[in-house]
Amino acid sequence: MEINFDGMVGPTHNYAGLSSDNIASQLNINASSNPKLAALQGLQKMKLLHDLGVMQAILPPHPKPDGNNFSASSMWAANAATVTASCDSLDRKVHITPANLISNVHRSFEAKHNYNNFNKIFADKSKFVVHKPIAEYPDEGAANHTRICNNYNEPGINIFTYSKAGRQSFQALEIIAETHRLDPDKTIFVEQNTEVISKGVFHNDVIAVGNKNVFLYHELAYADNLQLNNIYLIKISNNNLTIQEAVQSYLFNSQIVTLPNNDMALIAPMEAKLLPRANKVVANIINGDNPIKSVHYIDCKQSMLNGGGPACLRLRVVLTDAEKQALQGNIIFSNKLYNELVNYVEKYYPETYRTDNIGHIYEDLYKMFGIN
Ligand code: SUG
Repeated sequence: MEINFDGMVGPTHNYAGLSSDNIASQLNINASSNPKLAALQGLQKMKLLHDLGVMQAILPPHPKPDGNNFSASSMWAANAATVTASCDSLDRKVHITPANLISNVHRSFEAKHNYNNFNKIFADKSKFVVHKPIAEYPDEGAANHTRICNNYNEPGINIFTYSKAGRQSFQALEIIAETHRLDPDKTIFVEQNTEVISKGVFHNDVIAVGNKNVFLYHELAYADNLQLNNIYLIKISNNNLTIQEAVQSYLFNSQIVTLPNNDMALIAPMEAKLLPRANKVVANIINGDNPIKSVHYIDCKQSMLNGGGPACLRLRVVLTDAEKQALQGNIIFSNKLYNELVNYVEKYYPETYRTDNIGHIYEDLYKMFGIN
């Protein structure tokens, strides 16, 4: 099965403009955030997936580090780690490498919390291997990883996307593929098109998404032509949706999920509904020759204003029944947990939070002290 682990939004969610390559983050510098609404929007997305019959889990927010960095960026669980399925690994274990996120100071603090949390949740060493975050090369986790397969329990193809001018290094992916003991014949490294990075495609999941035997992507996503056989390749041309429209609508940051009846559904951001040309692309996908049969538009605007759509908010973990049984902690989504968390958020989370861009002071000081 595939389980989506979503990151719960923390109480200091804000718009400090900390990601220079992320257009939404830059456009919304100093806007007022609403951490309560952000957390509720995240929980509602999880509830929707749970109600659709899709397996859902939840990760706690991280404590903010000492100092003046107030980011709640651990909500974007797609950047928490790269996780590979046990049937893809030579040792038949689930491998997890927390992302180091060293491309941005405000995100680099997440690695140690993810490492600790994953060690607790995936504690059973007979089934799980939690690697240390990679030390030296930039790594942004599953936002640049897609697994293609026929069934979740059959060996799949792991596609890793690296960028020469962006946040994800090729070297980190090579280390991950090797330490996760993936079959080299079933591992593909593709280069991101450098041109689109400067237009706001700071992660591959802003321009491509796959599930099982379906791969949806923009024709300008990669440096070279994508070679994938025997699957539904849905290539969206620049004529139908420009890169700018893709970034504005975050259409490719939709989740593609498999429903209990084996049809697939698109979990798309509301922004893709509001942009007529994106909406049209979605309609064509739903009516096309592929397993995606429905769309659910969700409101995750609080996250979107920081460049985080539906797919950014989740980390996909493919597990067998026995592996799922071995998970530790109260992290599997249920209506009971949902109600408890909603009540907690309603009671304790603030409705506004403003940093007046003090985030840059933190970065400035790090530079001044020579500790980057
Ligand atoms: O790393 N935004 C995040 C958004 C991450 C989206 N994740 C994926 N695409 N998987 C980032 O740029 C903005 C924080 C701020 O501006 O305060 C931020 O970190």
